[in-house]
Amino acid sequence: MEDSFGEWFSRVIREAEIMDPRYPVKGLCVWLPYGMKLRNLVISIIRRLLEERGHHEVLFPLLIPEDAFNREAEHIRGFENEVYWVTRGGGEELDVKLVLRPTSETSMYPMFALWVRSHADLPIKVFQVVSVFRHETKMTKPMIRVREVTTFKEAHTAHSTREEAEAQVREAVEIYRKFFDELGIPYVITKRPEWDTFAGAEYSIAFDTLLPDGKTLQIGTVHNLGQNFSKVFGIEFQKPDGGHDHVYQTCYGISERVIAAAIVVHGDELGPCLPPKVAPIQVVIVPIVFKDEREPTELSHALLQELERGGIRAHLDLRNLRPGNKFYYWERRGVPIRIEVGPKEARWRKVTAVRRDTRKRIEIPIEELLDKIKTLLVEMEVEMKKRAWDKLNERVRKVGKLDDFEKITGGIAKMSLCGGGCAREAEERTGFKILGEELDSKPSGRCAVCGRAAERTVLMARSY
Ligand code: A5A
Ligand code: ZN
Repeated sequence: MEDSFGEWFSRVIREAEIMDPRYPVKGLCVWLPYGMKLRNLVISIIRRLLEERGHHEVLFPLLIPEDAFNREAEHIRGFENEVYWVTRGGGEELDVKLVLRPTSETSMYPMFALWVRSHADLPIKVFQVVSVFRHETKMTKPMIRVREVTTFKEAHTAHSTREEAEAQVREAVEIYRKFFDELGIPYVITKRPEWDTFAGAEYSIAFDTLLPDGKTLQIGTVHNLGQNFSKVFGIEFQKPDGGHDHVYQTCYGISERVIAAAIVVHGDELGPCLPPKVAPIQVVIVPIVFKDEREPTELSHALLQELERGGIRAHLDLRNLRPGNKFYYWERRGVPIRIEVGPKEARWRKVTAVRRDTRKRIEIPIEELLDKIKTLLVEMEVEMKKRAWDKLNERVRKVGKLDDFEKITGGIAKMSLCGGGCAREAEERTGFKILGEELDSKPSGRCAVCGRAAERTVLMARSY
């Protein structure tokens, strides 16, 4: 898995029937029924977290007129090489060329300008879950770098003061923390360097996780847009004192990369072990039937009913296959718990549960089934999260002096730097790139390159 992560991932998402990447357009993939269920459960978590914090769901059009797209100079510069154009309708050339949204600032903000009149119309906190299109030139990879990002959750906010926008950035970081925590995905948070700031933003904060091959993957970003967009889109409001100002904006986004991360960080040689919260099937029941005994199957039906009544996503596998084949089949789909019901179990009024993550077998008396399964799912969630965090933390290495660095081949390097030009030298000598300044870190010690007093703590890595 460490050596050939790419192959592992492609194989696993097909074998688990999550995705079929064989669609005949590069960078576009098909979500299969099982993958779609997983995707919807992941979306439902972020939707809940956003709604709890006062965000409202909206749906804007996919097409953006050229003039709106071209209004913010930095934004165009960042995206012009990645956008798809719609230039014809039927046989006719369009008068106004249209862009397939690569993200929705330029689709939403002309409307914000119509909606905002006074400070009483603020804040606006909206989000949508849509497809966006980016003609990525780097190598595409299902879910991780696609040209149709099908699970783009973007939130956009507008505020009456800079401070409020600043606080919104913090809230967004907290929301994403909770979101990744619910999935047990470990992360580091950094403020991106200038060159990696979102096109049109004042600054960007990003979440990265670490993949088994030692490279980081950006799984979410939060941007402070300041007044860059509101000035060019004319999103203006009257203040309580009668004066006028342009709104202060933020936006933040995640994509199916999060689903990829959930598959990868908990996976093993066999495939995924899906986090219980989003596993489409949390418990699969496999009756083990010899000759024509009826008890195991009958008991299985009863257990299925009980689990379902208790709110567990359970499935009873009655296919005419050997139990061993069924076990293997569900393991590759990452189902957290398998319950085996054989004639002996039926007689003794107990069943055997097997955890996907540790393969541990646990005997459960039937009367306690629902309680025990619920506890087991929570235990798994906690332990999976801890194991994933341990793996990440093991691979974050503090580098005191750049000379010590040479030995590290993957993972995340953490080092202190001065305020001068040492960042470039650090990048050149290591082949790692600066992810950014660790959020809320206090500089301490000496610059790892030149030895002067440190002014910031940076994280470096090779990235996707
Ligand atoms: N409007 C803001 C929110 C925005 O577009 N930010 S972003 O460009 O950083 O994208 C948000 C997140 O989408 C990224 O952090 C990354 O996790 C994901 N993403 C971006 N391009 C992607 C691609 N081609 N395939 C999969 N995920 C992508
Ligand atoms: Zn220095």
